Amino acid sequence: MIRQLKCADKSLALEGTLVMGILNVTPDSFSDGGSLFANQRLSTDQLLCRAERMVTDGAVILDIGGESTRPNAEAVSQQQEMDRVLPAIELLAARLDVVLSVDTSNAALMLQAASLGAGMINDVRALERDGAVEAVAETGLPVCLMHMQGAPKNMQLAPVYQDVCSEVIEYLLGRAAICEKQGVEKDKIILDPGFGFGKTLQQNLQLLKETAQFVASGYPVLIGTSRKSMFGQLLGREVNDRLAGTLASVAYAVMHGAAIVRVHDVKECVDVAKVITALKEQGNYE
Ligand code: PT1
Repeated sequence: MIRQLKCADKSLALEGTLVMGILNVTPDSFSDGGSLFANQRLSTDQLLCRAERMVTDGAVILDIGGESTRPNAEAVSQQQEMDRVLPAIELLAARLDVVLSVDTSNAALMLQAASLGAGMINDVRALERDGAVEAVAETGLPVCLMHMQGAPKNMQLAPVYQDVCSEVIEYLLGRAAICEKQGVEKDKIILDPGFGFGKTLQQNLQLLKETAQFVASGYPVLIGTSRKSMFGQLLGREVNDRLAGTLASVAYAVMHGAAIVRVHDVKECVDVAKVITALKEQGNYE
Protein backbone atom coordinates (compact mmCIF):
# COMPACT_ATOMS: atom_id res chain seq x y z
CA MET A 1 0.00 0.00 0.00
CA ILE A 2 1.26 3.49 -0.87
CA ARG A 3 1.27 5.81 2.15
CA GLN A 4 2.51 9.10 0.71
CA LEU A 5 1.82 10.75 -2.60
CA LYS A 6 4.69 13.06 -3.61
CA CYS A 7 3.29 15.93 -5.65
CA ALA A 8 6.32 18.09 -6.58
CA ASP A 9 7.07 20.17 -3.47
CA LYS A 10 4.04 18.89 -1.53
CA SER A 11 3.43 15.50 0.00
CA LEU A 12 -0.03 14.09 0.67
CA ALA A 13 -0.48 11.44 3.35
CA LEU A 14 -2.74 8.69 2.05
CA GLU A 15 -4.70 8.12 5.23
CA GLY A 16 -8.47 8.19 5.18
CA THR A 17 -9.82 9.79 2.00
CA LEU A 18 -8.57 13.05 0.48
CA VAL A 19 -11.01 15.45 -1.14
CA MET A 20 -10.21 16.84 -4.59
CA GLY A 21 -12.29 19.90 -5.52
CA ILE A 22 -13.41 20.31 -9.13
CA LEU A 23 -12.47 23.66 -10.62
CA ASN A 24 -13.62 23.75 -14.21
CA VAL A 25 -12.39 26.46 -16.49
CA THR A 26 -14.63 25.38 -19.38
CA PRO A 27 -17.47 27.62 -20.56
CA ASP A 28 -19.69 24.52 -20.87
CA SER A 29 -18.98 22.82 -17.55
CA PHE A 30 -21.87 20.46 -16.97
CA SER A 31 -22.85 21.31 -13.43
CA ASP A 32 -22.98 25.10 -13.59
CA GLY A 33 -24.44 25.21 -17.09
CA GLY A 34 -21.85 27.77 -18.02
CA SER A 35 -23.61 30.49 -16.02
CA LEU A 36 -20.33 31.75 -14.61
CA PHE A 37 -19.12 32.39 -18.11
CA ALA A 38 -21.68 34.83 -19.38
CA ASN A 39 -18.82 36.99 -20.58
CA GLN A 40 -16.84 34.13 -22.14
CA ARG A 41 -14.29 33.75 -19.39
CA LEU A 42 -14.48 33.29 -15.70
CA SER A 43 -12.80 36.32 -14.17
CA THR A 44 -9.63 35.66 -12.25
CA ASP A 45 -11.29 37.05 -9.11
CA GLN A 46 -14.11 34.54 -9.36
CA LEU A 47 -11.72 31.70 -10.00
CA LEU A 48 -9.51 32.62 -7.04
CA CYS A 49 -12.56 33.01 -4.83
CA ARG A 50 -13.95 29.59 -5.74
CA ALA A 51 -10.56 27.97 -5.28
CA GLU A 52 -9.94 29.62 -1.90
CA ARG A 53 -13.34 28.52 -0.71
CA MET A 54 -12.64 24.90 -1.65
CA VAL A 55 -9.33 24.97 0.23
CA THR A 56 -11.00 26.52 3.30
CA ASP A 57 -13.65 23.79 3.05
CA GLY A 58 -10.95 21.10 3.22
CA ALA A 59 -9.94 20.23 -0.33
CA VAL A 60 -6.26 19.23 -0.47
CA ILE A 61 -6.20 18.91 -4.26
CA LEU A 62 -7.90 21.14 -6.86
CA ASP A 63 -8.53 19.59 -10.27
CA ILE A 64 -8.37 22.12 -13.10
CA GLY A 65 -9.74 21.15 -16.50
CA GLY A 66 -10.23 23.08 -19.73
CA GLU A 67 -11.85 20.33 -21.80
CA SER A 68 -15.34 19.20 -20.89
CA THR A 69 -15.51 15.38 -20.91
CA ARG A 70 -19.11 14.95 -19.86
CA PRO A 71 -21.33 12.92 -22.22
CA ASN A 72 -21.85 14.55 -25.66
CA ALA A 73 -19.22 17.23 -25.04
CA GLU A 74 -17.50 18.63 -28.12
CA ALA A 75 -13.72 18.43 -28.39
CA VAL A 76 -11.75 21.65 -27.86
CA SER A 77 -8.51 22.52 -29.64
CA GLN A 78 -5.34 21.88 -27.70
CA GLN A 79 -4.48 25.57 -27.91
CA GLN A 80 -7.85 26.60 -26.52
CA GLU A 81 -7.45 24.12 -23.68
CA MET A 82 -3.99 25.47 -22.84
CA ASP A 83 -5.23 29.09 -22.99
CA ARG A 84 -7.85 28.24 -20.40
CA VAL A 85 -5.83 26.08 -18.04
CA LEU A 86 -2.33 27.55 -17.90
CA PRO A 87 -3.30 31.03 -16.60
CA ALA A 88 -5.42 29.35 -13.91
CA ILE A 89 -2.51 27.15 -12.80
CA GLU A 90 -0.17 30.12 -12.71
CA LEU A 91 -2.62 32.24 -10.74
CA LEU A 92 -3.47 29.59 -8.16
CA ALA A 93 0.01 28.12 -7.69
CA ALA A 94 1.28 31.46 -6.45
CA ARG A 95 -1.57 32.01 -4.02
CA LEU A 96 -2.79 28.72 -2.55
CA ASP A 97 -1.23 26.01 -0.44
CA VAL A 98 -2.90 23.10 -2.25
CA VAL A 99 -1.92 20.52 -4.83
CA LEU A 100 -3.07 21.62 -8.29
CA SER A 101 -4.09 18.74 -10.55
CA VAL A 102 -4.41 19.30 -14.28
CA ASP A 103 -7.25 17.38 -15.95
CA THR A 104 -5.92 16.85 -19.47
CA SER A 105 -4.92 14.29 -22.10
CA ASN A 106 -2.61 16.76 -23.84
CA ALA A 107 1.12 16.07 -23.37
CA ALA A 108 2.24 19.64 -24.08
CA LEU A 109 -0.18 20.96 -21.48
CA MET A 110 1.02 18.40 -18.92
CA LEU A 111 4.61 19.61 -19.34
CA GLN A 112 3.78 23.31 -19.22
CA ALA A 113 1.42 22.94 -16.29
CA ALA A 114 4.12 21.09 -14.36
CA SER A 115 6.58 23.90 -15.02
CA LEU A 116 4.04 26.43 -13.68
CA GLY A 117 3.53 24.52 -10.43
CA ALA A 118 0.96 21.78 -11.04
CA GLY A 119 1.45 18.85 -8.63
CA MET A 120 -0.59 16.10 -10.31
CA ILE A 121 -1.83 14.97 -13.73
CA ASN A 122 -5.36 13.62 -14.17
CA ASP A 123 -6.09 11.98 -17.52
CA VAL A 124 -9.50 10.56 -18.43
CA ARG A 125 -7.75 8.83 -21.37
CA ALA A 126 -5.18 7.11 -19.12
CA LEU A 127 -2.24 8.65 -21.06
CA GLU A 128 -3.28 7.02 -24.36
CA ARG A 129 -2.58 10.12 -26.46
CA ASP A 130 0.79 10.53 -28.16
CA GLY A 131 3.57 11.59 -25.85
CA ALA A 132 1.47 11.58 -22.69
CA VAL A 133 3.21 8.70 -20.89
CA GLU A 134 6.61 10.23 -21.69
CA ALA A 135 5.43 13.66 -20.55
CA VAL A 136 4.24 12.35 -17.18
CA ALA A 137 7.48 10.40 -16.69
CA GLU A 138 9.42 13.58 -17.43
CA THR A 139 7.45 15.67 -14.92
CA GLY A 140 7.87 13.09 -12.16
CA LEU A 141 4.35 13.97 -10.98
CA PRO A 142 1.68 11.53 -9.79
CA VAL A 143 -0.92 10.62 -12.39
CA CYS A 144 -4.52 9.45 -12.22
CA LEU A 145 -5.30 6.87 -14.94
CA MET A 146 -9.02 6.70 -15.71
CA HIS A 147 -11.01 4.15 -17.70
CA MET A 148 -13.31 5.27 -20.51
CA GLN A 149 -15.10 3.21 -23.16
CA GLY A 150 -15.46 5.24 -26.37
CA ALA A 151 -15.03 9.04 -26.44
CA PRO A 152 -17.07 11.77 -24.69
CA LYS A 153 -19.00 12.51 -27.89
CA ASN A 154 -20.44 8.97 -28.13
CA MET A 155 -19.55 7.02 -24.99
CA GLN A 156 -23.07 6.79 -23.56
CA LEU A 157 -24.68 5.44 -26.77
CA ALA A 158 -24.24 1.73 -26.13
CA PRO A 159 -21.61 0.72 -23.62
CA VAL A 160 -20.94 -3.04 -23.68
CA TYR A 161 -19.01 -5.25 -21.28
CA GLN A 162 -18.95 -8.94 -20.46
CA ASP A 163 -17.95 -8.16 -16.89
CA VAL A 164 -17.52 -4.47 -16.25
CA CYS A 165 -15.41 -4.67 -13.06
CA SER A 166 -12.85 -7.16 -14.29
CA GLU A 167 -12.55 -5.45 -17.68
CA VAL A 168 -12.02 -2.02 -16.14
CA ILE A 169 -9.48 -3.32 -13.61
CA GLU A 170 -7.63 -5.25 -16.32
CA TYR A 171 -7.47 -2.15 -18.53
CA LEU A 172 -6.19 0.07 -15.71
CA LEU A 173 -3.56 -2.44 -14.57
CA GLY A 174 -2.40 -2.74 -18.20
CA ARG A 175 -2.05 1.05 -18.48
CA ALA A 176 -0.21 1.17 -15.14
CA ALA A 177 2.24 -1.47 -16.37
CA ILE A 178 2.92 0.51 -19.56
CA CYS A 179 3.51 3.67 -17.54
CA GLU A 180 5.90 1.89 -15.19
CA LYS A 181 7.84 0.44 -18.11
CA GLN A 182 8.25 3.95 -19.49
CA GLY A 183 9.57 5.43 -16.27
CA VAL A 184 6.52 6.52 -14.25
CA GLU A 185 7.18 5.42 -10.67
CA LYS A 186 4.78 2.83 -9.33
CA ASP A 187 4.03 4.93 -6.24
CA LYS A 188 2.91 7.83 -8.46
CA ILE A 189 -0.01 5.99 -10.08
CA ILE A 190 -3.66 6.38 -9.07
CA LEU A 191 -6.49 4.37 -10.66
CA ASP A 192 -10.05 5.54 -11.41
CA PRO A 193 -12.95 3.36 -12.73
CA GLY A 194 -14.32 6.36 -14.69
CA PHE A 195 -17.95 6.75 -13.58
CA GLY A 196 -20.21 7.81 -16.43
CA PHE A 197 -17.55 7.30 -19.10
CA GLY A 198 -19.19 4.69 -21.32
CA LYS A 199 -21.19 2.99 -18.57
CA THR A 200 -24.87 2.38 -17.98
CA LEU A 201 -26.44 3.08 -14.58
CA GLN A 202 -26.12 -0.61 -13.75
CA GLN A 203 -22.47 -0.69 -14.76
CA ASN A 204 -21.71 2.44 -12.70
CA LEU A 205 -23.39 0.85 -9.68
CA GLN A 206 -21.47 -2.40 -10.12
CA LEU A 207 -18.20 -0.48 -10.27
CA LEU A 208 -18.99 1.53 -7.16
CA LYS A 209 -20.11 -1.59 -5.32
CA GLU A 210 -16.75 -3.18 -6.10
CA THR A 211 -14.64 -0.21 -4.91
CA ALA A 212 -12.77 -2.58 -2.57
CA GLN A 213 -11.66 -4.69 -5.56
CA PHE A 214 -10.00 -1.65 -7.08
CA VAL A 215 -8.44 -0.77 -3.71
CA ALA A 216 -7.10 -4.34 -3.47
CA SER A 217 -4.93 -3.61 -6.53
CA GLY A 218 -2.64 -1.75 -4.12
CA TYR A 219 -2.84 1.49 -6.13
CA PRO A 220 -4.62 4.47 -4.58
CA VAL A 221 -8.14 4.72 -6.03
CA LEU A 222 -9.92 7.92 -7.09
CA ILE A 223 -13.73 7.91 -7.23
CA GLY A 224 -15.49 10.59 -9.29
CA THR A 225 -19.27 10.34 -9.05
CA SER A 226 -20.09 13.95 -8.16
CA ARG A 227 -23.48 15.12 -9.54
CA LYS A 228 -23.27 12.63 -12.39
CA SER A 229 -26.21 11.43 -14.47
CA MET A 230 -26.19 8.05 -12.67
CA PHE A 231 -27.99 9.96 -9.88
CA GLY A 232 -30.23 11.63 -12.42
CA GLN A 233 -31.28 8.19 -13.66
CA LEU A 234 -31.58 6.63 -10.21
CA LEU A 235 -33.29 9.54 -8.44
CA GLY A 236 -34.88 11.61 -11.20
CA ARG A 237 -32.93 14.66 -10.04
CA GLU A 238 -31.48 17.48 -12.12
CA VAL A 239 -27.75 18.14 -11.98
CA ASN A 240 -27.91 20.74 -9.22
CA ASP A 241 -30.12 18.54 -7.05
CA ARG A 242 -27.83 15.52 -6.75
CA LEU A 243 -26.01 16.33 -3.51
CA ALA A 244 -27.62 13.58 -1.42
CA GLY A 245 -26.95 10.99 -4.10
CA THR A 246 -23.36 12.20 -4.37
CA LEU A 247 -22.88 12.06 -0.59
CA ALA A 248 -24.23 8.52 -0.38
CA SER A 249 -21.71 7.41 -3.02
CA VAL A 250 -18.89 9.29 -1.27
CA ALA A 251 -19.75 7.61 2.04
CA TYR A 252 -19.65 4.20 0.36
CA ALA A 253 -16.35 4.98 -1.40
CA VAL A 254 -14.72 6.19 1.83
CA MET A 255 -16.03 3.14 3.68
CA HIS A 256 -14.36 0.87 1.14
CA GLY A 257 -11.00 2.58 1.05
CA ALA A 258 -11.01 5.18 -1.75
CA ALA A 259 -7.89 7.36 -1.47
CA ILE A 260 -9.39 10.40 -3.22
CA VAL A 261 -12.90 11.59 -4.05
CA ARG A 262 -13.29 14.16 -6.84
CA VAL A 263 -16.22 16.44 -5.99
CA HIS A 264 -17.99 19.76 -6.50
CA ASP A 265 -19.42 20.02 -2.98
CA VAL A 266 -16.22 20.05 -0.98
CA LYS A 267 -17.52 21.06 2.45
CA GLU A 268 -20.24 18.41 2.56
CA CYS A 269 -17.96 15.67 1.22
CA VAL A 270 -15.21 16.50 3.73
CA ASP A 271 -17.74 16.10 6.55
CA VAL A 272 -18.96 12.78 5.19
CA ALA A 273 -15.39 11.53 4.80
CA LYS A 274 -14.57 12.54 8.39
CA VAL A 275 -17.61 10.78 9.85
CA ILE A 276 -17.10 7.55 7.91
CA THR A 277 -13.35 7.55 8.65
CA ALA A 278 -14.04 8.02 12.37
CA LEU A 279 -16.48 5.10 12.25
CA LYS A 280 -13.91 2.91 10.50
CA GLU A 281 -11.37 3.71 13.21
CA GLN A 282 -13.55 2.41 16.04
CA GLY A 283 -12.52 -0.94 17.51
CA ASN A 284 -15.00 -3.77 17.81
CA TYR A 285 -17.33 -3.84 20.81
CA GLU A 286 -16.36 -6.54 23.36
C1 PT1 B 1 -13.68 11.44 -13.24
C2 PT1 B 1 -13.83 12.62 -14.03
C3 PT1 B 1 -12.64 13.32 -14.39
N1 PT1 B 1 -15.03 13.10 -14.45
C4 PT1 B 1 -11.36 11.73 -13.23
N2 PT1 B 1 -11.42 12.85 -13.97
C5 PT1 B 1 -15.08 14.21 -15.22
N3 PT1 B 1 -10.14 11.25 -12.81
C6 PT1 B 1 -13.90 14.89 -15.56
C7 PT1 B 1 -22.44 12.23 -16.25
O1 PT1 B 1 -22.70 11.03 -16.40
O2 PT1 B 1 -14.72 10.73 -12.88
N4 PT1 B 1 -12.46 11.03 -12.87
N5 PT1 B 1 -12.71 14.44 -15.15
C8 PT1 B 1 -16.42 14.73 -15.69
N6 PT1 B 1 -17.01 13.85 -16.63
C9 PT1 B 1 -18.36 13.47 -16.60
C10 PT1 B 1 -18.74 12.20 -17.01
C11 PT1 B 1 -19.31 14.34 -16.10
C12 PT1 B 1 -20.05 11.79 -16.90
C13 PT1 B 1 -20.63 13.96 -16.01
C14 PT1 B 1 -21.01 12.66 -16.39
O3 PT1 B 1 -23.28 13.08 -15.91
